[in-house]
Amino acid sequence: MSEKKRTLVTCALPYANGPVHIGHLAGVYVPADIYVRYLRMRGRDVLYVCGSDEHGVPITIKARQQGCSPQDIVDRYNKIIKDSFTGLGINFDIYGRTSSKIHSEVASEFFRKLYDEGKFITRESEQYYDPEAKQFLADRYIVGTCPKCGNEGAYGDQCEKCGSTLSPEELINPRSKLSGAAPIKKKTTHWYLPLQDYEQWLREWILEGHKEWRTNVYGQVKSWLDGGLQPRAVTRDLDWGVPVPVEGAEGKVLYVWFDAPIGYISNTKELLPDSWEQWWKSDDTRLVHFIGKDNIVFHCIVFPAMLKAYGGYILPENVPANEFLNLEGDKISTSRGWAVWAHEYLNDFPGKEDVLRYVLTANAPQTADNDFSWKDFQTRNNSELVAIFGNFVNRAVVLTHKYFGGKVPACGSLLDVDKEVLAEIPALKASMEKNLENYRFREALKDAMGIARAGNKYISDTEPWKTAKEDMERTATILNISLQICADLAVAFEPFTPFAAERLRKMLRVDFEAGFDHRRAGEEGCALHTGRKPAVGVPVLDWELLGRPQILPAGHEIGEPELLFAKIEDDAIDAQMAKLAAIKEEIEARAKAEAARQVAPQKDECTFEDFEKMDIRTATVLEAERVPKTDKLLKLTIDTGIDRRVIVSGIAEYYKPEDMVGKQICILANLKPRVIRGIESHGMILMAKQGDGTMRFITPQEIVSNGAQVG
Ligand code: B3M
Ligand code: ZN
Repeated sequence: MSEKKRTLVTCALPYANGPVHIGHLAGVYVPADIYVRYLRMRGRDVLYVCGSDEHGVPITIKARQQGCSPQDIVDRYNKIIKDSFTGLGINFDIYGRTSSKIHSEVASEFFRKLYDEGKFITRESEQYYDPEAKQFLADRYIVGTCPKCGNEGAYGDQCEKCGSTLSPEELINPRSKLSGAAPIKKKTTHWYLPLQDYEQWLREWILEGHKEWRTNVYGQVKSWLDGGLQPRAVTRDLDWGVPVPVEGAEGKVLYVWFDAPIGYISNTKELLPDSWEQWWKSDDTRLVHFIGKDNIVFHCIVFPAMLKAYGGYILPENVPANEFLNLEGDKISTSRGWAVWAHEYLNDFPGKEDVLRYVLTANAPQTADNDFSWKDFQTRNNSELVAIFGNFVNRAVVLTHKYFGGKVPACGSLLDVDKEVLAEIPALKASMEKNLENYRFREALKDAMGIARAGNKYISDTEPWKTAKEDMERTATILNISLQICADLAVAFEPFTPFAAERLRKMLRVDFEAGFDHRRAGEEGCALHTGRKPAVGVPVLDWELLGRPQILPAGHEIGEPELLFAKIEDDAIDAQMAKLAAIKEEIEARAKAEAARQVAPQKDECTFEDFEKMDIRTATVLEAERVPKTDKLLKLTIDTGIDRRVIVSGIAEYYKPEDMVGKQICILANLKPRVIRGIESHGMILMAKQGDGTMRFITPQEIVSNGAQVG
């Protein structure tokens, strides 16, 4: 980590068209929060910026579906998301909105400068247009049949059934989602950023200059650059977004991926109108973008090219993008509803904010996709947080009250076992620092947990409850050391489980130095730059003290024991599993209904004479039995009005023999007889075959005489 004065940490701006889920948290927000808390503890000046991404087509689609305005949608989700972050202890210095006035001004000015300086090119292209709604259609607004899998509800950019990426041109029978009309092609002009002009510069900056970036990030950038960059449209024909601020651009807005990253800048400006430039334009600032892997190209190629084109801005020092988190083995999906939502978690597990932070960090999808399961969640809570961390602290605090009236006892002479545990902590601290500074949060958490493990083992091995029977001096030393380790934990866990760290500090009656807080910058300050005065006469902990000897002085009075973590019982986990099972059932039912709706394309034309050749009639089933040793075949004896005959039909998958007896059906009577499994079949039962392959026989609405001709 460079020794620059300031660090600007940004988190991907969540789209305000749905709540955030554990995938978002694990990928972006929890790691960023750990990083920020850590840097602040080290006394680094950090600005922590996020906000809602409130533009883009999905928001307009959702609004249309729900019969409200896009503004209503973003207002609703902006609040839900913001509250979820606060609930999880993720406290940004600012959580802005891209629908704000200041954002519109900053984004417009950004576009305008590039426009005035000739940094864009324009291109005319043909785009789909809805002649009835009189509107150009974003790819998402066009639906049609997927050329790959036949799904009739594929979008102009993607088929959600088979996952193919599509362009509207590829759709069969495209229709507008707005009016249902067949879209026509119409000419339109847009502005493009000629990314290819920045290719060489990007190569040098990233491929040569940032070999230390994560391999997933570096690799994606390399493959984009090796594939050759193309001009990228920065405007769209749409009525929701930042209007393109030039004449002749009526009905056009900035493309959401052009305006959204500028949101980082406008949010900074909103918070710090007078000093925002030192965060964006000073070489003394390090910029770090926390994002998910689907945002890499925008943050490593497009946005940097925009900043370079504008001039004067700093570029990211690192972009520690994570891979994806799965849920119980399946891909998390907002549209399918397969997720654990942050706001629901907070509701279902009050007081357990840290558990989620802990589990998502322990399982962080740092280098490969990873899985979240409720079973693992329970195990990590019960056998790590409760059984190791919580248990150790509890024993140390309870025994101090029992033997020493709640006062830190004095440390006597040290035995090897004492020296060993005390030596472990500085080593774990150093490893944690290295891991945190290199964005290896999972490993850093292991180090922190290593301190708790060491403490827990130490107190088990030294058994102060036994030494207390004959040697109070030895007991004092053991508990002194144990309490020092508790204080170490109160520091070490602050980035990971801040609520528990705070509870622990309260238990130990210590204050804490956690660095500068920009949201409280105006408040009456103290010598330490937190904007608050530490309590007088109590030890003040900070990162540098972690692992140092005797950070809690002998004689210091600690507070009452309090459970740091509580066990999570099976019923809480069962309830979550039941919730997921219900979601899965719904997804499957939807998929089934969707599949059943699929209709096979019309067959080639036939003539009336062709049709006339077929003798279709009504008949009644007299007897039905399974054809032995087959799963699919029934042997039906039927009354056709002309005769009594046998037809073998492949309907046993859908009907039992007893379901068929007495039913009136339709048959093709003059089909050439065939021998099926040794039985001569005279005709065919007419069946309706649905999109999912299931079949139902055709029966007249009312009983008619057998042998009535159908035509
Ligand atoms: N809203 C995409 C996403 O949430 C987008 C990030 C914008 S960051 C400038 O995946
Ligand atoms: Zn498809």
